[in-house]
Amino acid sequence: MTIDRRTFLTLSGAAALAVGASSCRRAPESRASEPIGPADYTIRIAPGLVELAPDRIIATTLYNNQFPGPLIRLREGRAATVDIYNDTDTPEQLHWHGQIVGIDVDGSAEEGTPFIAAHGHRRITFTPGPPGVRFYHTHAFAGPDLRAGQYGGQVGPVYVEPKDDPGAYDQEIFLLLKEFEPSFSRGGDMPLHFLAPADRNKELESSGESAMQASLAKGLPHGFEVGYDAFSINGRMLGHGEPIRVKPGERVLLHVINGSATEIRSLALPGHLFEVVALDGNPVSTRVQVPVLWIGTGERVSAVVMMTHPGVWILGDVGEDRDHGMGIVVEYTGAKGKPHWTAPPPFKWDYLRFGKTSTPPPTPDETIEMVFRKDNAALNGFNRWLINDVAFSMKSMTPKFQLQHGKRYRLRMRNASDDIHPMHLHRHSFELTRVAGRQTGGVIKDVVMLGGYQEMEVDFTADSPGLSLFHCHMQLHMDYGFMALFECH
Ligand SMILES: [Cu+2]
Repeated sequence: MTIDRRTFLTLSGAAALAVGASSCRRAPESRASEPIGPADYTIRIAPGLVELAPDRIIATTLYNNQFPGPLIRLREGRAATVDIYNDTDTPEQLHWHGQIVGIDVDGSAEEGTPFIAAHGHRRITFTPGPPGVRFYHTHAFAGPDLRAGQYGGQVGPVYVEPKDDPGAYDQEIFLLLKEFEPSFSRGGDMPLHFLAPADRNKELESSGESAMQASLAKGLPHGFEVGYDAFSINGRMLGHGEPIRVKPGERVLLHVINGSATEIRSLALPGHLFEVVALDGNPVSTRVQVPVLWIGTGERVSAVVMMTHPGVWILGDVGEDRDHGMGIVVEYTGAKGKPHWTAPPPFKWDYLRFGKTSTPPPTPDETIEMVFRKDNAALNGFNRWLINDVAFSMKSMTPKFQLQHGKRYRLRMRNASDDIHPMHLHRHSFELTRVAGRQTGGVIKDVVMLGGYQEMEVDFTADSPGLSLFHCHMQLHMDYGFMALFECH
């Protein structure tokens, strides 16, 4: 038996003291246990309603009957206990996205995390980290069921407070971007041309295009995509939530989380710039001011906005989704009238801006090659996704890549499809080292958008023993094969 400090303080008597004394040398990273004393946080998974607007009320699955789920503030390195109750009829997984925790709490059945049984409960304890913006969301399979998995309302923000917080801002605001009312379509409306560098690999392009042509020539339609009818920031459609209230001269720190199941999002605020200070919660090497943020599924951007342009403005999506709710009003003290929108200047999102190119990244111990392919409409009209020609299945648990603890690996990802894929690695952070042929360093992330027919290299140290899931963060892609496991010995 092991015991943490909180439990130790809760218990009394010689027996408890004896247990504490015998096991205090070794603090486990994380584990599940039976409830003793109060938890730091309680999360209850249950059906509920989200009022996006007075005439748009969505019935879905929520955390603590609210959307987004409650902001969970944790302190780096200080053990936290969370009670998770599942008041639904289906087993659930709650994933601590972006944190480095043990497989017994990470929230991925593929890694071996136990399910939170239907109408069941789990208490988990883990040591939070790394510091910065993280989030939590369901990791349940949805497949063709658009009421399940991340298509519902199971998402909430996490902030892991660093041991030393600079705190150079007047307001700190979390913005969770999320779509509702999903439906299947045969054509995607995903923005595809906002990434820089835009260099495509000709070999990947010709192999992807010829595979697609061959599929269409056989009479297959384009595989299903998912579209949405309602868009929201912090659970409200544009114009229906409380505005962000600011004063001239304030520094406002925005933590933007893309909580979508499948969408890539953009944000702009007319007359203002975003000074990007962190990506996926990790401070960037080079702070840069940009007019537009682009945020892949599962990504986070922390940016400071200097409020120097009084008025009433729309902070919103640069595309038509803004007209369907993807925005929030920013209102300066004393300013009146309707919120204004003006389109930002043409702008490309380039991860390289936030990195450093001066020193080449250290040579890794090993390079792992990966090619991503789409098998168009191969599974009941759904695209099947392949990593090195294998679609992941829970039965075979392949593809699987073996890692040795402490070694540094380079992942060379080659995308032989025309979609952008937000690639996510559990239980690790990785460093971007090459984007579309350009060398970089110092950008630490846990999700990265890989452009259509593009190549990217990311480096990471295998420092989380056991299985770690690697997958495209789009629910529609991960459910149809776009996953793999790393096994660290
Ligand atoms: Cu994908």
